[in-house]
Amino acid sequence: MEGRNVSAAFARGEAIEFEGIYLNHYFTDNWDNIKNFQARPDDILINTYPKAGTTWVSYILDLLYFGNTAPERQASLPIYERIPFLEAAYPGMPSGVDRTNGLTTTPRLIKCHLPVQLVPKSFWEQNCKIVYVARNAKDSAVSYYHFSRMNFIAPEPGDWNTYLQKFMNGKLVFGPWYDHVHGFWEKKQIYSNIHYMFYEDMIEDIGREVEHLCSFLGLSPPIEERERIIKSAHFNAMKQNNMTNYSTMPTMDFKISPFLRKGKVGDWKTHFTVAQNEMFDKHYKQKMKHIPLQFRTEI
Ligand code: PPS
Repeated sequence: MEGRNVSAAFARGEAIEFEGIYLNHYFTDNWDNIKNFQARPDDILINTYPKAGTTWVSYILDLLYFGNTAPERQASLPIYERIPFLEAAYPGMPSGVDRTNGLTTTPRLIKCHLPVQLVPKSFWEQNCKIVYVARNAKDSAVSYYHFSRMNFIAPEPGDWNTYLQKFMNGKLVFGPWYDHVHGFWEKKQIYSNIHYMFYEDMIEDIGREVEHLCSFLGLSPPIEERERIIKSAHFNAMKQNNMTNYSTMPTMDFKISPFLRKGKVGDWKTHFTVAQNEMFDKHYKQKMKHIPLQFRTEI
């Protein structure tokens, strides 16, 4: 998995203002088709701010729905083909919309990082189930930084200090973390088909979180199956599995940083200086003043 050559076909996009947030052109090139995407009532949307545990939850959902019935899917289909990334339009690959429209399985599991106001309206009209995962801001920023270093379609991250400033100012692709986590939390108050999860809770007790997820989805797999799923979706197992570790994704260079990097709560402590932490906390307090969400930065 290490030492792959990253194709020269991919160029780092710039973060550009689009529909009120920052995106890059890989997520706006196909905009009309994204906006007009036709969801079906049994579609399940997995939405997060980047690096919150999308892949982890996606894989759990995939195993819950297809783990027993489709062995070839588990053996030979990378996760990003099973669960298309709706807004992605990368050169030389089918767009996320085309991949989704080409899915023959039910339910269709769909990945998305768009903030709540940009989610295609058919998901709401069709009353689709939405699984949202949030992760504390500090670990999200660190994970996104390393991901931006190794993923050659992300804007050039610059140094860590510059990156952190951009995170705080909402200038990273997919906009402000603060608005993203808050937007879905607010929506949940009026749209009951959102299951709002926290990465830290998953790290703390994945069994409990899978149980809650199953209740939301109306699934009741036998306990042994749930245990099998949890084992397969363990960080080390997913890191070893070429179908879940993104090692086949040509935009990423694992020599710089692996996709499944640390998988921990609190890795921010090895990145933030004391001064950065003080500055961040002050800014965070201000931004989250009226937001009724509590995140854990250590467990
Ligand atoms: S993306 O690119 O936005 O879809 O990335 P996403 O999957 O949301 O987030 C990647 C981070 O999630 C960690 N991860 C896991 N942690 C614990 N257990 C499991 N099974 C797991 N799978 C993925 C992954 O390591 C990234 O976090 P960091 O902190 O960078 O390690």
